[in-house]
Amino acid sequence: MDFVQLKPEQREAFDRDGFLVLRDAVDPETLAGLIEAGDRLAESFLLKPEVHNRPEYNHIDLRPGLLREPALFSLVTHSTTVPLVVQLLSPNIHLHSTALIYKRPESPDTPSFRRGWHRDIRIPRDLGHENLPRVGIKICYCLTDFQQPDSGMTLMARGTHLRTKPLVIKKGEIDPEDEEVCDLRLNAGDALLFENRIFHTAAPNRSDRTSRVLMYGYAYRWMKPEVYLETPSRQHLEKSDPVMYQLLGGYRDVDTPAWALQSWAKRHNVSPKPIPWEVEAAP
Ligand SMILES: O=C(O)CCC(=O)C(=O)O
Repeated sequence: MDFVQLKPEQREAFDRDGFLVLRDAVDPETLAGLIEAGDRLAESFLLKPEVHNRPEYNHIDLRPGLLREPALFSLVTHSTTVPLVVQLLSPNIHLHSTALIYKRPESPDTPSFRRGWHRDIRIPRDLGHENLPRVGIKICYCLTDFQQPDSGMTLMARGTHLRTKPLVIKKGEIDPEDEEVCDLRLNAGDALLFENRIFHTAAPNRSDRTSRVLMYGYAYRWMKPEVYLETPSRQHLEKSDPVMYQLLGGYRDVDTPAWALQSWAKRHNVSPKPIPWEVEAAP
């Protein structure tokens, strides 16, 4: 995986907003390959007739099996995005989730499907909303433009990764009033990084085209990956370079150091500061 330096202003924006937009993260040729592979996986969804007034039939959120497509497999170590995730989390990460999310146009008269503000990985259910740690980052790759409002992009509530309480939503409303809801304008090829603590929600696609994204989640290696990623196939591991091997969960136990990304980070001078167990007190 090539190296891309996280700029100080990118770190600042991510720490402040809980998300970060990377323009042109995927070049046109790679993008065409991702769309082709995504459309192949979503073929039966794309071919079936539209079901009016049933938005649940007009969305697909496909999670297992994505990495069988070579273009989607290569994206696991994508050079313009994953190096930034390593620098924002640490080298001790692996792939935690994959999703292909397509939304066909919806009628403005139907209720919003899957609208539900949430934080990822359900951590607040155990730890509450206070002192939540950042443990994972999702990369959302745009395969289509999102240049109009309500065109299917996931909504972000800016800065809510630092919120210590649940969102407050007025009775009869669907969005919080006291937070800035961002319906970002993005182009095909752009990537949106967002962290596990930020409140976000699916949103309807009221444009006239099918919206398409891929979302790859990365998390610390002590976070159990989604069940469909748990056992990388031998075939996948055999064709992996050391970084891919680590990201696919090649080191089975968490006590094995994250050799591949640790040495990658060292080589590029972005190793995190060591955290000692003990420090010596003055006599
Ligand atoms: O379908 C969407 O746009 C939202 C996806 C989402 O909330 C998630 O991946 O956590």
